[in-house]
Amino acid sequence: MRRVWSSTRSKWVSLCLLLVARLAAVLAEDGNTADGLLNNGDFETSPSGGFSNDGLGDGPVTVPSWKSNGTVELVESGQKQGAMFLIVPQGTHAVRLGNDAEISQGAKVEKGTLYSITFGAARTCAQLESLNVSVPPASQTIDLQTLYNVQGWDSYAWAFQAEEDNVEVIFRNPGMEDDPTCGPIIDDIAIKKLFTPDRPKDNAVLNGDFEEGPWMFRNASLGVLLPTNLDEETSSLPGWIVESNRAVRYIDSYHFTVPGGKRAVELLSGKEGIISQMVETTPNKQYRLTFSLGHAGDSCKQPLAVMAYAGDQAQSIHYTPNANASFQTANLNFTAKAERTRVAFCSVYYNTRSDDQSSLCGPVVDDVRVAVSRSNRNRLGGLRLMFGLGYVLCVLVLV
Ligand SMILES: *[C@@H]1O[C@H](CO)[C@@H](O)[C@H](O)[C@H]1NC(C)=O
Ligand SMILES: *[C@@H]1O[C@H](CO)[C@@H](O)[C@H](O)[C@H]1NC(C)=O
Ligand SMILES: *[C@@H]1O[C@H](CO)[C@@H](O)[C@H](O)[C@H]1NC(C)=O
Ligand SMILES: *[C@@H]1O[C@H](CO)[C@@H](O)[C@H](O)[C@H]1NC(C)=O
Ligand SMILES: *[C@@H]1O[C@H](CO)[C@@H](O)[C@H](O)[C@H]1NC(C)=O
Ligand SMILES: [Ca+2]
Ligand SMILES: [Ca+2]
Repeated sequence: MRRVWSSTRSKWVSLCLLLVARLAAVLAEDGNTADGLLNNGDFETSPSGGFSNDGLGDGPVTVPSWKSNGTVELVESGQKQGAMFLIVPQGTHAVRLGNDAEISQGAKVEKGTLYSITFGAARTCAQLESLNVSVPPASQTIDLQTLYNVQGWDSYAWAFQAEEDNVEVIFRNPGMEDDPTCGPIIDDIAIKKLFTPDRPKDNAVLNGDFEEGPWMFRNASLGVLLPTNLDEETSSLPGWIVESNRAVRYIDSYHFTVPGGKRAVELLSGKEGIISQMVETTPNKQYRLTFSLGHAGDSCKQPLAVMAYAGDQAQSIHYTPNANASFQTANLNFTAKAERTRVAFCSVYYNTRSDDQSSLCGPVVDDVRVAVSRSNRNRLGGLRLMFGLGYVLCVLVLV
């Protein structure tokens, strides 16, 4: 009797413990900043005093959910600066950072984990606009000089490795213009926890299908620019680096034509936009690089071509699809010279869209594979067969 009671009680106790543990886990999960827009990351939440319509010259304002320092202004679409209409990337409000001005917001993250920040930025009147994005101690100054598309704004991604559980995401305008209000406009700031996909057994390329990458808003149609990033440990596109001065564009299947899955990379601005990866190889072995080469469905003016590099081999491949296909499969054979081999892609031409004549576009690359070449395997197979035959002959002779 007593035993039964105590076993029932212990069951209840363990059930309770389980529930508490579960609740704690859920709370811990909930405590972390979720993937997607940061708090008021679109700047559409009205300040306590309301949005001021005149905008200019009011000095610093309080932006809900953000801390600010320096000349930070909420701007509204339709607002003018001199003769120029200000560009608001999304919705009706965004924030403009004057000389040395910054906004920041805390985020709860997992220490040691890789995160990517996506944000929209537009230029105003300054000559040399750039933005310092940081999560101390990591930071990068992103050049806003090049306009990649005719809308006047672009989305960018930047990644960092969390060194603490509580971090500050900071956007700062390092500019020193005569007119202190001439600074970048930013909007639509989101965060995403990145994971590094497993390397497939038969492919030396990591994230060769480009399915893992920075946050993309479901309804944002411009893709996300991946600016220069030489550190493969902190890349918004796990496995890959952008080793050129200019950016490449990460595109989705909702707004672009993508060869496989939901994501791919569109190469822009010729040799000024290069993605690469160091893959593990065995010296003196023959390999085959294969990839999908396509168009993004964005009215890019032909011809489209990529330069593909693998080890000491380089080949330019023109996009010449069959009939209705939106992509073709291309390949390049190479012999590995070392234990790590560089695989890289860039566009051969400087392409622009035929509809607006100025937005940058280019060939699309997806499903990149590096595998031991089949002829290699056949030769090995052949050798094995020869050894086998030799063995049989020997046995026969001995008998
Ligand atoms: C604001 O920026 C100035 C100049 O960079 C700095 O000296 C000051 O400490 C900052 N204030 C706050 C509250 O961060
Ligand atoms: C960017 O800002 C961070 C912190 O706010 C700072 O440590 C870093 O030096 C800045 N980088 C540049 C290039 O100004
Ligand atoms: C995307 O959709 C959300 C919700 O429908 C909306 O609030 C936001 O303004 C849209 N963003 C863009 C860039 O269209
Ligand atoms: C091309 O696409 C159209 C419509 O999707 C289809 O009717 C046609 O058979 C296709 N042609 C070829 C050669 O695949
Ligand atoms: C690579 O080698 C394979 C098989 O040996 C061959 O079919 C293919 O055409 C070669 N590719 C190129 C680009 O030469
Ligand atoms: Ca907005
Ligand atoms: Ca893909």
